[in-house]
Amino acid sequence: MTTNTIQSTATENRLFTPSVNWSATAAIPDMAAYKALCDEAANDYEGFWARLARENLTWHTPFTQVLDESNAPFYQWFADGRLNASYNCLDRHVEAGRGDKVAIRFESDNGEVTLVTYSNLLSRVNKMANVLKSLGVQKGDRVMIYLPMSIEGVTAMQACARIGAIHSVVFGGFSAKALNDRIVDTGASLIITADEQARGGKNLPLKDNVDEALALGDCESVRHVLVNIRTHGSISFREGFDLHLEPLLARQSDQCEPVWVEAEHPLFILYTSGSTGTPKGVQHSTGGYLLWATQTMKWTFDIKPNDVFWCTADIGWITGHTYVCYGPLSAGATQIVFEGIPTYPNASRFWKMIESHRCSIFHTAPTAIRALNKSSEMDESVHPKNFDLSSLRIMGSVGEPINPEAWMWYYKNVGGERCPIVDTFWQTETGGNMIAPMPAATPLMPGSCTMPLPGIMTAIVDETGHDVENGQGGLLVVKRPWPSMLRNVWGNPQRYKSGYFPEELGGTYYLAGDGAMRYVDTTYFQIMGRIDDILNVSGHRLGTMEVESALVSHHLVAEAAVVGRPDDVSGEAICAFVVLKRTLPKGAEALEIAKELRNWVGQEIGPIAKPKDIRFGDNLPKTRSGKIMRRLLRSIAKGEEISQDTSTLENPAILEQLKQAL
Ligand code: 6R9
Repeated sequence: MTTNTIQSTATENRLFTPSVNWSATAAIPDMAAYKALCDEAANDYEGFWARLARENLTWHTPFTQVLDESNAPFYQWFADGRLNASYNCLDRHVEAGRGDKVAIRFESDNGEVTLVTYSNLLSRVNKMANVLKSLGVQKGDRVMIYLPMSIEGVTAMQACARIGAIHSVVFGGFSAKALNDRIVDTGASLIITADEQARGGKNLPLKDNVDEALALGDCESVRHVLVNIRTHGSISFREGFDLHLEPLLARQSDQCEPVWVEAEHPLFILYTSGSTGTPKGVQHSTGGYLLWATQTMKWTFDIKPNDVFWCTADIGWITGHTYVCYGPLSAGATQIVFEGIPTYPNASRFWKMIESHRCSIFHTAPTAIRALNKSSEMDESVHPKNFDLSSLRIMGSVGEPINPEAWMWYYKNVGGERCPIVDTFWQTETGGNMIAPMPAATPLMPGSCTMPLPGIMTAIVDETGHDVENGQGGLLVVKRPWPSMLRNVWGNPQRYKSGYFPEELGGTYYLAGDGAMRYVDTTYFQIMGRIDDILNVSGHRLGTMEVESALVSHHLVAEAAVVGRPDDVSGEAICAFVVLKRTLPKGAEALEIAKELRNWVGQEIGPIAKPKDIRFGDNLPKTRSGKIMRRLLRSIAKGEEISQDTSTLENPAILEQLKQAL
């Protein structure tokens, strides 16, 4: 942890206040309302959260306790209350007479649309929950979900929640090895998958990867694999162990009493990259998590009964958990769920879908915005101006810092200078939005996520935990526990405690792992990127260690160091410096080996982790004590002149060799 590399590059000072004609009905209509909520939280922290928890959620057993800090940093919220997440997402809307409202407007890769009402989704979830029960799944059991973006994906997550089983969704783009790691770590008893997934006109394997993951070993906990047929691709089937989902669903009743769980009962485990070691299983609670998923739909996205909400994130990521599976449904919204990719059949797919579904709230990632901006410059016909985007009223951005150029393009060309952009900063660990503009209230600044949500006590501190002045860079922390924070690292409380609540900062501040700065005049936050060895490629988190371990597990590789460098489209690109167990390859041979290593990393982790650049050297730049000097590698990867002091290097000559691109 070091703050001395965090320097502000911020020069932005443009403020935008789109005049929206819906501010009078907005959940937070103006800055006075925002400030009133912040004051309420500051004056009576527990009272504030208790009020929100009562207003947003339906409790089977009301809670009497709010925050329990007696075993900090293992905090508990609403601990004596009981509820069920799927009841809150489905039954309560049906019971209130909104069963015929469309919950999901599903659009498949090839453009077919299926509408699912709240009543219909509830019966699908109940049938799926009954299937899980018939296979012996009980409260607390872990269920892996390895499914594409689909109605079944959302249904499977909700079905687990209904019976108190803990789901762990693995992104369909992750490899068999990554899946195996997660099965072993969770001790899952069931895997729900599909034969294949359809993406961009291609069918990609899922069930084959499950077979391979199980063959990698240590998966004795798994009793069955449930397979949904999506493409009718050819797959192998182990009778009695592999089960077809559809005939099992057909046999089940569409009634299933929800299991009322304690507020602290784990709702799910989601793996994310850490700076060291293997990915960690971030464990979330039921009550606190669902409260914030629901409340942020109202505050950040100003969700209203007639909105058509669309978050483009995959359910394999936290954004897909909170703003596809749980938030929109708990808030009773209509949402679009999209199976495909933004560039198929061409790069106007998003705009075409906003037009045809009359989408009013659109939430996506900066990497998609940059890529679509680029495509529309190359091909006029895919430019958003060709589509009727007048239904839009709010647009979101998530996953990485949005650069002001991309922000301006999005604001002008997609939102017609009419729609506020909510740049939402948060993390897998935080469960929901932490810092973001309130769309009808907060003046917007391109590239800044502006101010924390009411009740979120963010601050910027130095390495000893003291507040830094505005205009100075420092460590982003949250000073008080909040309901939707992670509760643990699955099976590793020590990693939870030391990783997120470091003693150097006093042991109670949550350390986000990002550097940040507040502007002197506006006090807006600017996120300046990770302070640890985490890369952000197209909004996906990857540890440099993870990629390095994958590389060195290849038989040709002796040593590897991985760094990020800026990239126009993906934000950051992976650059790997590799020492082989053989003489330095040249020309075509070097290209061939680089290709093999890229594919290897793709197999070990997933295609998103494939290094964009690979450079070979006889060695890596090391200090005399043997530490790899990553800062030098970062400069080389960027193609910068090396200005750092290299006098402590054991082998300065190596730098020239590593500068040679393939
Ligand atoms: C929700 C999600 C978390 C990391 C986070 C930060 C980066 C996310 C951001 C942002 C700047 C934003 N990040 N949103 N940086 N502005 N609006 O992305 O979770 O996958 O866990 O990533 O992503 O570095 O620490 P996760």
